[in-house]
Amino acid sequence: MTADTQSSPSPAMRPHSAHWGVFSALWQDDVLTVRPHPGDPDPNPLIDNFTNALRHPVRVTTPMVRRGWLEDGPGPDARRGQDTFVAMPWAEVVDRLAAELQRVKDQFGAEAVFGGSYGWSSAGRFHHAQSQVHRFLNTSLGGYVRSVNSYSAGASAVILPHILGSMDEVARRNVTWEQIVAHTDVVLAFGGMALKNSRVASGGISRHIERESMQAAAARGCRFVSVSPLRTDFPEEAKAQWLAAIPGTDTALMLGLLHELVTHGWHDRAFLDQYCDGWPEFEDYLMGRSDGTPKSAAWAAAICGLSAGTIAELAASLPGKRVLVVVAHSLQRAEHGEQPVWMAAVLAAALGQIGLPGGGYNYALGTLAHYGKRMNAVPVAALPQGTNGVKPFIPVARIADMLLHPGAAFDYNGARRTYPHIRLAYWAGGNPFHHHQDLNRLREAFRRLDTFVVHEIGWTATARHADIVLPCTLTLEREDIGAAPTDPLMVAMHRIAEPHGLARDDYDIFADLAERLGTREAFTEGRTSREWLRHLFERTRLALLERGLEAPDFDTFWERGELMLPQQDDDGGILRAFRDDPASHPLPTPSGKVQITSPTIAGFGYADCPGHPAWLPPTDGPTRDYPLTLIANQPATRLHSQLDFGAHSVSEKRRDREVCTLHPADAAARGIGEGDIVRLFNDRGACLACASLSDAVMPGAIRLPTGAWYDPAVDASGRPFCTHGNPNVLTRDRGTSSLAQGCAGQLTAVEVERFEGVPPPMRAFEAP
Ligand SMILES: Nc1nc2c(c(=O)[nH]1)N[C@H]1C(S)=C(S)[C@@H](COP(=O)(O)OP(=O)(O)OC[C@H]3O[C@@H](n4cnc5c(=O)[nH]c(N)nc54)[C@H](O)[C@@H]3O)O[C@H]1N2
Ligand SMILES: Nc1nc2c(c(=O)[nH]1)N[C@H]1C(S)=C(S)[C@@H](COP(=O)(O)OP(=O)(O)OC[C@H]3O[C@@H](n4cnc5c(=O)[nH]c(N)nc54)[C@H](O)[C@@H]3O)O[C@H]1N2
Ligand SMILES: [Mo]
Repeated sequence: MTADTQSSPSPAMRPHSAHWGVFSALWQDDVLTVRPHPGDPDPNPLIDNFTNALRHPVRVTTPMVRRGWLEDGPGPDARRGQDTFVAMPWAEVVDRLAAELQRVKDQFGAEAVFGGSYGWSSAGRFHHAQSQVHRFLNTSLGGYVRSVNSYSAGASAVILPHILGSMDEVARRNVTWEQIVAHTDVVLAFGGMALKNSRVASGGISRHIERESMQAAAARGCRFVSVSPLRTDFPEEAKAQWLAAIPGTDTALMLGLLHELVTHGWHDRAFLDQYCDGWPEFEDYLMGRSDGTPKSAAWAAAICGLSAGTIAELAASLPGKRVLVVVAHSLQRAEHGEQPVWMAAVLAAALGQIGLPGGGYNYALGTLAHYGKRMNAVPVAALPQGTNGVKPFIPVARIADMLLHPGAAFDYNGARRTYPHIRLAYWAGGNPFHHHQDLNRLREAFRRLDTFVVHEIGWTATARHADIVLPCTLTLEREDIGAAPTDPLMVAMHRIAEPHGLARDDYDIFADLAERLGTREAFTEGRTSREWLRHLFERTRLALLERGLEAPDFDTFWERGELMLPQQDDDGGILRAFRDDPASHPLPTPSGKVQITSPTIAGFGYADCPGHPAWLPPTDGPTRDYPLTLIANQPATRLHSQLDFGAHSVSEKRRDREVCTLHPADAAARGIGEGDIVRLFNDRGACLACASLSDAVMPGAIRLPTGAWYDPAVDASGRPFCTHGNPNVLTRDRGTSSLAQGCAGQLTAVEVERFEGVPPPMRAFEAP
């Protein structure tokens, strides 16, 4: 970071905000200086990714159209991703795109347009690209095929409402860090609580309190237990005990723990009777009465790789303590990802802890800065999206299935649905060549489209696979309002620099397209961007006024640069209310109680998601050919793929590649040394990376984080591979189960070898 956090911001620095924190910035003489918010106790180094981003050569500077599309017209095309681009003036590209949107709508209807446009884009409330594209498609075409749920929480978002309540209730409005500091004896964290993750939140966060909270809790005597393949999933400050269980086996481990509790009679029968539905049936499974297999500590040990003694010891340390069970998002981003989410709720219920301050179950606490916080007491407006007239949708991670198999049937949450036939896909604010699995398959899928439109700030692989690439502004090049529902600081995001090249705001691009389609008024409501900011701010101002609080007008807010919002009491949410008074505050589940078994889910008849949590062995675990488990987790040096070319992200790469980390013993067995270029591969694909050796990775696992920009090349035998280190060339494109169909990209079986010869140049950060 360019300056220390103590001094007050100099007047020339202007406030801004990103998903990784609130900061101020100054663009002067082609140098960008950034400084974290002075009130932030643990600033996120990711803000340094901005310092070289504004005028980076990989920015998109002018509208571009793919040559094959221009010459041969719309239609499926195997050249997508390998073709050249032709620059085109704004007026002409907007004419052509409007005409193509009209053609697709007239010929096939709005149900042939995919506008899910999944992705995080930037932090401002108005220029949120996904909201912009949705509003445009709703107001100008009458709708679009949408996607539901997220890559973050695909399985949990569907299973949690069946068993406890909505994801927001269980993840966001539940146990706070304040409660943990004050009350918790044991935090049992499956997947750890990595600070790299919890310093990120959509909308931006002004105070990163996770580190100091863990430190304070540990100092009081709270014990953190990390079940995880990586020691680095907890910071030093937590003094966590590390239990390296085999990835993907957490459900078996939890069953083993619970079997110990029940065998010793340590489970809380009164809580299970009063607050839970379906324990007896589950207990039959746990104790092996229904299937002949007791889920004992010894049984679990053989699956998860921890010793039976370790499991028994951990179980014995829990009863009578204020225990908080936490499951990271990562566990459910895997085959059968619903099971650990459900099983952890059952474990917390059997400990009798659900609803107690600092105890029970808080799904995903520690994976994002939103969780463990108080909620704001006044709302922050978002751009209204209008009404979508198109009914078909997909679970978000079924994008390639949909494009490859129009008309095919799929299961989702108790219903059988059909994939629509998509002709045109419109993406703004997301990077499917970052977020999706099995990128070779995804490439094939995008080649089936008639037309693929992308708004981007840089030449991501998604932009390179598009037909029409429209350059949009980077957040620093426009004004916005920064705010998150879990952070009290609302930020006036000032413009730091002029737009690069011919880049325009997504909003202005859509307004012009709407003009051509005769829907400008419906899309803009006659407002400029600045007028929209005033309009959106009004909602917060009126809510402040209603509470009798200071309610500055927009101009005052803008000049001050920030506004502190009031927050709600730390009341424990629906789980506390349910515990305190189950009759008047039943859970929003069919029984009004914790569903230890779910007749609803049992009624769906899915073999891959039965009526109570169960150990379902993975079908894609390590094999003789691919004996290592790839952990494709979130990167520490950036948010997903955003600003992978940024100074901080690049500073942590080696030899131009993303770094993969493996245990010294696994490296030695393969003749791999520190700093070697290696090739990771399986039947689906291959990529290069630079090896780093560390005993902070358990044997049998290899970590290659997501986010390195996909840089395809072909080897001597014509097989494609990524020269840079994007793990999604290796991951499997299958839903978590028939219930949720969530993303299962976290774990994959691979092999790794030393790469012999001269590695090909890495070209992802050069414009095409
Ligand atoms: N294997 C594997 N895959 C994963 C995961 C994993 O753990 N393992 N994690 C998954 C998860 S949890 C997630 S949330 C997804 C994330 O996937 P994405 O959200 O798609 O990833 P981002 O890199 O944040 O993509 C945002 C894109 O928006 C662009 N952008 C930024 N600001 C603007 C703007 O103002 N306008 C426009 N038009 N564009 C803008 C950025 O340049 C970037 O390309 O990845 C998922 N993929
Ligand atoms: N710096 C940074 N922070 C981020 C993001 C980012 O891209 N960069 N993305 C944000 C987003 S959108 C989200 S959804 C969250 C995601 O939050 P998560 O999905 O929880 O984050 P990951 O880093 O993918 O995984 C956390 C850890 O889980 C462990 N793990 C993996 N598989 C298993 C398993 O089977 N069992 C156990 N016990 N542990 C396992 C891995 O060691 C991994 O480091 O992070 C957010 N925070
Ligand atoms: Mo996510």
